[in-house]
Amino acid sequence: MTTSGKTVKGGLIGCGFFSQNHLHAWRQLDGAEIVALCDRDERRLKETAARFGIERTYQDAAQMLEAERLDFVDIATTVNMHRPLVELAAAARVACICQKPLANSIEDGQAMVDACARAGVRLMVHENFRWQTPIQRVREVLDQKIIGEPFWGRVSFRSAFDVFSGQPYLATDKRFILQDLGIHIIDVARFLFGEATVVSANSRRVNPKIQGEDVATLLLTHATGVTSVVDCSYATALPTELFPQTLLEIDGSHGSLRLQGDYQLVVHRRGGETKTIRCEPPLHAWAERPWHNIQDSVLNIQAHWISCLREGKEPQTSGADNLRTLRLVYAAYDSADSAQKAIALQ
Ligand code: NAD
Ligand code: 89Y
Repeated sequence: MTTSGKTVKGGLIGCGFFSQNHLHAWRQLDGAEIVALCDRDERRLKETAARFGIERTYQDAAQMLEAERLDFVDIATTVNMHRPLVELAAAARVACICQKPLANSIEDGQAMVDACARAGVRLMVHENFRWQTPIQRVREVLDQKIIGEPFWGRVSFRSAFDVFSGQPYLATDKRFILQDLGIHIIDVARFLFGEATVVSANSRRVNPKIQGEDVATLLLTHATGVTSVVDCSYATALPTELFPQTLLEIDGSHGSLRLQGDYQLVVHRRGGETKTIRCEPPLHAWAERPWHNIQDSVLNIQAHWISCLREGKEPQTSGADNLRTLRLVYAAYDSADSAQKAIALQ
């Protein structure tokens, strides 16, 4: 379905911590409008509706889908509700954006992708890290072949930022960093280096106050011939806290690049010049440091969704695409549980 030039109308489900960024971004973007809100929690629903001036509110998603004529729903609940809500939207033949992680298992994720395909509606996973300004800039440098063909890369996220106060479920879920944060970092590795065919991983918990793993290191082989290291930690106290920056090291046949702290991208060409490019993300009026990098990427992915709906295009991080990222996350858990056994992906 294409929506050509008209403003697309959306309903947002789940008015919690992160959805506030979605709503600010929707308000900033031309071409889309959130016309209805849904949350089971009446207080959150009312507060969010008042904050964004959205009058039509529902505590039940099925009622919202029945009462409203929507072009899409934006699902911003935590993972347990993703499958039932995507299936509900598909049954109503409404396109969906679903927050990450798409699902609690590959079976659930596949069922969601199949339900949307059967209904003929688009499904995009809100996988926003690849849409961060510095990551997009690095993609451009690679496309310009300034460093030649990449053969090795490192995608690294190391921090001790307190994410638990805003998202308390991260401390109590049995699995933590790989499915919450590593999923983004793995997607960035796919975005920069292509599909991964083999993964091995280890992980551990350092923080005794949480249930899941807070450190993970992965070794990936990509079909393009690149070898990459993906490493994430929420147990790493550094002299300068860089949350939520992803750092990159990429070596290519003609040079190298390094995305360093504070959004400094250093690009070196063998025997030639070394350039430092500043790629600080914009600080939107509603955004706040240090989250502005993530907040800007929310705006970028939502703009991508509008253009996909308008032009009838498949979003980059469609449900089907994101199943590949999810498979890598689960393969990394399996590898970490079996002494770093290398696991081949089909
Ligand atoms: P949250 O618990 O603060 O908010 C979820 C909201 O959904 C709650 O208000 C809850 O009442 C509501 N809800 C749950 N089930 C519902 C249902 N069936 N119908 C209506 N409302 C329902 O969670 P959060 O921290 O905002 O996280 C939401 C999602 O966003 C998670 O999947 C998380 O991983 C993701 N997230 C993504 C990013 C990113 O950068 N992409 C960052 C943070 C969080
Ligand atoms: O939930 C996570 C995400 O998606 O980005 C950062 C985060 O908020 C905490 O790890």
